[in-house]
Amino acid sequence: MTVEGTAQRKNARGSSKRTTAKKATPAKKASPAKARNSGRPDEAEQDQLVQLLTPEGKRIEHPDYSIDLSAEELRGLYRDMVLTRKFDAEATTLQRQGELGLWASLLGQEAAQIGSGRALRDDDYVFPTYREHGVAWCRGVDPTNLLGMFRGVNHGGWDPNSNNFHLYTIVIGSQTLHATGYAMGVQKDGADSAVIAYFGDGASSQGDVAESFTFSAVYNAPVVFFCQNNQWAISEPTEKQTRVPLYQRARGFGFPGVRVDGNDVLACLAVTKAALERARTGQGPMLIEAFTYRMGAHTTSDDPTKYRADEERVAWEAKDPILRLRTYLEAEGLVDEAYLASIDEESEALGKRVRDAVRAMPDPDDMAIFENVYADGHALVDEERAQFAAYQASFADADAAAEGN
Ligand SMILES: Cc1ncc(C[n+]2csc(CCOP(=O)(O)OP(=O)(O)O)c2C)c(N)n1
Ligand SMILES: [Mg+2]
Repeated sequence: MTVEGTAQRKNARGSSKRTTAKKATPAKKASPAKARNSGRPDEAEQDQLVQLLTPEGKRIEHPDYSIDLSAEELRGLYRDMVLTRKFDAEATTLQRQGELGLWASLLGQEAAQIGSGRALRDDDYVFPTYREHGVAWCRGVDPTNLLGMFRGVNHGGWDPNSNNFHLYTIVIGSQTLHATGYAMGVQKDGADSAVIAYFGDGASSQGDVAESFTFSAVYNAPVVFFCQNNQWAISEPTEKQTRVPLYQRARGFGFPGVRVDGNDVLACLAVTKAALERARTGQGPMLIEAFTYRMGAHTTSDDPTKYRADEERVAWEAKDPILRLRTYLEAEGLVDEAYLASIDEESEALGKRVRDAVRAMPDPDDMAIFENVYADGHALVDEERAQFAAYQASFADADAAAEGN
């Protein structure tokens, strides 16, 4: 298994050369939350947003969250985001060419995923939705393995325990319960690992999410809830999910919530690290709302031009997570033309590898769908298997008859 992400992570950790935030300017001190009736932040609430890198690529400080990364680590975050975006674009194209049945793009959410993904330790456990391709990358899951389910040739594509990265979950919000149960188990084992559950703004309306908040709070489970508020749940805007900013929900359950600029990879890394540390040290759950934007369609089956104005997307392009880190790296002299060219080259090679791997994926055996449904077999599954076998055989008869004529 080729694991570019893991190799990079190891390099980044091994490095000791550090850059300082010498050009940092102080951010405004957080002001008390203000009640409002929409999920979108107004100007006052923007002060609540944890940010370490402005959309203009300027490094700022925050009173509660800080980060000090080496030049190599900063370049690593850039590389992760560029390669993840490339992989995602390639998958979207493969769907358009009929090689995948469906694809859920992460376009625009690279910083939320790479920042939080790089905050994790190898022994932490991740419960993703279906859009966490960047987190999968950070965990060292081979990107080509993410495509099997979307091509319809398998039910998952990787062993969750190899990378502590659970299979993608389509049933909205259900993975927050799995994560909570898993975290309660970690706690009973006396381990100091943490668990992270990814979910969306739309999922926040699910009963499963409320139940997992209650259980994790009451049992003080070591779980971090990472909500990527990309402002849309297919065609439903966040206003239809909540009357308060999502991060404030945590308070009612008895644990802290924080809103982070989801397009700022440094802030996402710093806040997630802090939340994981709280969980590890027995301080219980925390909710992170990464305020970001879904730049593309919900999936390749969706057409967002039917329900949202293009100006909104255009406005968010100015907050592009990759561009702002690149601007910062260039201004600080941490990257040069040769480095950027090498990333482009690596990106092209990844694209080719993904295309080749998808086209080479063998079709599954027709009858494989009946396997692994029940450990000891089941009468109904046996009946359905026999029915399907007869149905398939009927084509063979027809083909034979056609050949005979
Ligand atoms: C329990 C359940 N209800 C409905 C759906 C259909 N569905 C698929 S994605 C989605 C929207 C999810 O939005 P959000 O949680 O914001 O995540 P995003 O897709 O924006 O990342 C819905 C309603 C589902 N998969 N599962
Ligand atoms: Mg959403």
